Amino acid sequence: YSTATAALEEPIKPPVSIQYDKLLINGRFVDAASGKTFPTLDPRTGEVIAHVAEGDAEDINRAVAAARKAFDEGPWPKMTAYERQKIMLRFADLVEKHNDEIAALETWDSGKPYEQCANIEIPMFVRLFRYYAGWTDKIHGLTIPGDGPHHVQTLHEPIGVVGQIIPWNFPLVMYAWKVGPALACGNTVILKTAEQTPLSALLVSKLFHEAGLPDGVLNIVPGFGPTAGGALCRHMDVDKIAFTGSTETGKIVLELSAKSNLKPVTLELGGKSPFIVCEDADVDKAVELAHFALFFNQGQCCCAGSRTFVHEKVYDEFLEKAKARALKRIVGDPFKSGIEQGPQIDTEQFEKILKYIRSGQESGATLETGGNRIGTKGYYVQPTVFSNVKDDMLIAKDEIFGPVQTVLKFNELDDVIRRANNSQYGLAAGVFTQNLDTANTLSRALRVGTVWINCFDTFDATIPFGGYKMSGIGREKGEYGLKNYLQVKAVVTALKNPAW
Ligand code: TXE
Repeated sequence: YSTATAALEEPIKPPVSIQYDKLLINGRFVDAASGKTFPTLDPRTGEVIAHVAEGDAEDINRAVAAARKAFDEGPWPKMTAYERQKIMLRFADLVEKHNDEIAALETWDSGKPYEQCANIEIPMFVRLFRYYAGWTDKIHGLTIPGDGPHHVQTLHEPIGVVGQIIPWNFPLVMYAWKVGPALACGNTVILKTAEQTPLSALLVSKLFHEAGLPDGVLNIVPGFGPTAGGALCRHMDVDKIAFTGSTETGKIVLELSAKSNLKPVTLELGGKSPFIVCEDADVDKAVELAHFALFFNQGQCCCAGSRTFVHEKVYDEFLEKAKARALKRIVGDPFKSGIEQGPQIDTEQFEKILKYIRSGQESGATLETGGNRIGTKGYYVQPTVFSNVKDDMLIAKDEIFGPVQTVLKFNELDDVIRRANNSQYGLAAGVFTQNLDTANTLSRALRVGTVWINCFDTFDATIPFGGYKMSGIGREKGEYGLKNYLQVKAVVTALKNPAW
């Protein structure tokens, strides 16, 4: 196996050290109330990188109290929008300045290729903060004609204290999608990071305070889901929850939020997104894009194009080339230049993926390439391609969240629409065609939150993202993303002289 050796080499020493490993509450790094810590691991080796303070219910109480005070007493929501904007812009500048250091820390903690962190994810983070900084002084209500002798207006106000829970697959990008719009609208935040990737959020939040963020506005609580995450969802003094993660956990988050104080919840959950290669497709380009759609970020994307539907006329050629492309994929130490794929995040995800590969083989799909781990240490998985996949196989229905491409054959457009929509999920879809009618038909017929036509994973700060069905509730990014963090207040004033 051509790429196996890369993973067997001695891991490259990360060019960065850990400076921040505690909870960030009220502008200070503090130990957990319990004194407990948890290890965060290097996915290349499974070895401990650092022991991080483990927040739980008591720490969530402290963080909520700090955020509540910062919201109720200010200055954040009471500052001028322009002041908030300047702090957010200074923060974006600082992150840009520390790009390489942050990228190295992120690679170490998450196993993502360093070049992906440094050249894609951190620039995306910076762009997102600049975008939402731009919104701070453009958030305003309306003047509305009423029936009455009344002057009617709306005020768009921050919702209050916001709890945010993020996963490990894009720790910094998820931070930006959540914290950016929440703070732009004048809210205060408690962010619970994923237990696998607590480090980068602590480092950038330190920079945020250097940029002038007042104490208590942004509190970071690393810890586990059922303890710290659950406490945040249940908290009576939290006004809103935003969550990204699995559909299963999303249901728990919604339930805890409803059972406590009925706080509104936005959810960005799992997916099983179709990538549809039509008969008129340029096969070489379709292969490359379908490969990217599935394998990007070790296959750990909620919107991964994980059901590759290929028209029967181009199926054989596509399959041969898709297999060759997967074989050529460069897997290895994510700190090495030119690496396309690093290790999976942790042993649970690694085992889950290998289990789905076995399930694919047992259910009669054809394993074209891959199928095993690489090396004996860390969580490297061979780029894997299955053909002859049937819709009712588990590998075609469940979110595998790994480098496993499943290729399915179709013949009629109506047929592929029905099959693509036959999923509990509805996050995204890719369509590869030259035909305008086909593109229009598919983009309207697919019940998903994003349709990418002849592109995939285009994540501009301006474009809304979110799911239909069990892929979630609400939209993040763009102007739509502001709605999650605002209340609308109607102010109706009786007019003394209705003639004017
Ligand atoms: O997710 P969880 P996991 C999918 C993907 C993956 C699977 C499991 O298929 O294989 O989910 O991953 C916090 N109350 N996605 O176990 O549990 C948790 O601490 C409150 C898709 O990592 O959803 C973490 O911060 N919070 C996804 C966050 O939820 C709780 C990205 C996500 O963890 C909690 C990640 C609880 N009871 C996984 N339990 C996407 N949409 O991109 C856990 N958490």
